[in-house]
Amino acid sequence: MSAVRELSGNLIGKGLRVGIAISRFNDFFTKELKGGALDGLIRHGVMEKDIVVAWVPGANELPLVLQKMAESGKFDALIGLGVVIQGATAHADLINGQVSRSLAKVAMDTHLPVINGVVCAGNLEQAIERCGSKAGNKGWSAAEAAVEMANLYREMGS
Ligand code: INI
Repeated sequence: MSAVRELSGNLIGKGLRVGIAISRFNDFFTKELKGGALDGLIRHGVMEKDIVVAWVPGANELPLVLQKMAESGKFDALIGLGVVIQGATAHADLINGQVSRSLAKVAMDTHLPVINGVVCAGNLEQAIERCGSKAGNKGWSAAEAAVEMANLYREMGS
């Protein structure tokens, strides 16, 4: 028998409280991410009454709202959802870098799982692929990661 102690979070969502911040920018796509995330959470057993969704103007605004949610003490895991599509300038790269660093900072500062569900797409086709077509739905996978991380974090003790 192995003496190695391995930890991994289960995928049972019942009783978990999950906060979602979602960007209105590119909402043609982010609405699909929201649908995927809610479906993923509910299918894993998270109850509707335990889910809060907060809309923000753009991906840049996700970290602050998630930080506020984290500090409220009302959530076991948080998810940021957005879609950033490359344009003619470097704007998208700046947003992507800043948002992913800030989401990680919120997680580290507040000791809560914060799942990065921001799609970084090079073009519209890549966005379509990641928002519910051939590359899946990043909202759904973010939901699953949120459940797993919340349970792993619980298992490790607070
Ligand atoms: N916000 C997005 O969520 N996606 C984008 O593709 C995007 N682009 O490309 O500009 C975007 N910009 C807005 C940004 O997130 C902020 O809302 C804005 O800069 C105000 O802070």
